[in-house]
Amino acid sequence: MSLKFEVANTTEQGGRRGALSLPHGVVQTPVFMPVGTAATVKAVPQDALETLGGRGAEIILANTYHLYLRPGHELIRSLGGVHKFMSWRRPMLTDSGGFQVFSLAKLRKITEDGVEFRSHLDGSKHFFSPEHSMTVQIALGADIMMVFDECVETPASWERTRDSMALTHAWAARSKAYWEAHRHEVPWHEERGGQHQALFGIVQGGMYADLRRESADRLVEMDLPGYAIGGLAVGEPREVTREMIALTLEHLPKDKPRYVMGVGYPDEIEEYARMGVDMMDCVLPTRAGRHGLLFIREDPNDRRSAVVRLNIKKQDNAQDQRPIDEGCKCSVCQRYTRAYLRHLFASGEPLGATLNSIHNLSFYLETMERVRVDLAGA
Ligand code: PRF
Ligand code: ZN
Repeated sequence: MSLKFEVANTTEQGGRRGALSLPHGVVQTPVFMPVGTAATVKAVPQDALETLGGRGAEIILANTYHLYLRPGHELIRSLGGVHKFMSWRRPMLTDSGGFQVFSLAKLRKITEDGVEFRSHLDGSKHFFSPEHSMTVQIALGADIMMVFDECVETPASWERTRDSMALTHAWAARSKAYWEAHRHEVPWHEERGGQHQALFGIVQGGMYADLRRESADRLVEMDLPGYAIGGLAVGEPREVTREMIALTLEHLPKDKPRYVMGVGYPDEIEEYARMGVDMMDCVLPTRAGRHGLLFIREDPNDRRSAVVRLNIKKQDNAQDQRPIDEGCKCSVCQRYTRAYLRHLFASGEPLGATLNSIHNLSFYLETMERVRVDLAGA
């Protein structure tokens, strides 16, 4: 068995408390996945990831686009796959490169067959197709791979969104066919008792309810092990994001994991988890941390109070002996003062980025742990 998803409890609102079993371990859901784009969660060492917020990060994400460009998937394959390469023993997920090609690469040329683009690193020319994305993702060997998709820009017309969605569906079918024919090629296939990777579909359809419904229905017909909701949090108002998630969830099977890609603020991930989303990822906790923005609770003793942001670089932190968040149990809040963190940030010391990222990720994981306790019910 390469993926098993068990739902222990479902609330009236649709929120689910579950467990996702993968070749590299079990993930308690709903789960927040820290983003490790280039086989590193920026500034955070693997041993810190394993202990963050109590049980640590149970699954992290890496990016096909970045690892293909540097250091190259053939190199990573020859070193036994991305788990061995980065010494990460727990589950991983790779995004397909679709979204990153569209958001980072230059001079894209999209055809039915795939996307031609120039690297954001050195301008060199490359071509990604669904088959090529699968080749790279199989070489990397994450537990979960994503189909190669197109994420339409926002706003986009209904016709443009429909055409893009149709392309995503054709690419999903090609991704699935390639995965089925080549899944025994994953670097750890034999070592893990003949297990293989799971492939998730990605629902697109922009901000159009009818297209979202159609996209979910077409992908569900493909009978994949899990489904993501893509194309959201691309600049639309939050009410629209929520509405699109709610209506898409209604069209996805209840017995398979459901993943919203690239969200969000702490209160958003909490809200979506309570609606029935099982997996989420976002660069926000690490990116904000590197910029000196720290998530804390308005009332540190009430972990359900509003989320506020502390800007560590402000002068009023210079002599502040308190931790970032007095109610936070993370290793940074147990040991360091705001005054010290402000000094690190102001001096451009790399430890500042590390400690800020560890606190923010712990804050996210602590939030999800509380949601999981609530969803488990009485
Ligand atoms: N597709 C893929 N990755 C993604 C997205 C998407 O639509 C998004 C959208 N928020 C984030 N990451 N493949
Ligand atoms: Zn903390």
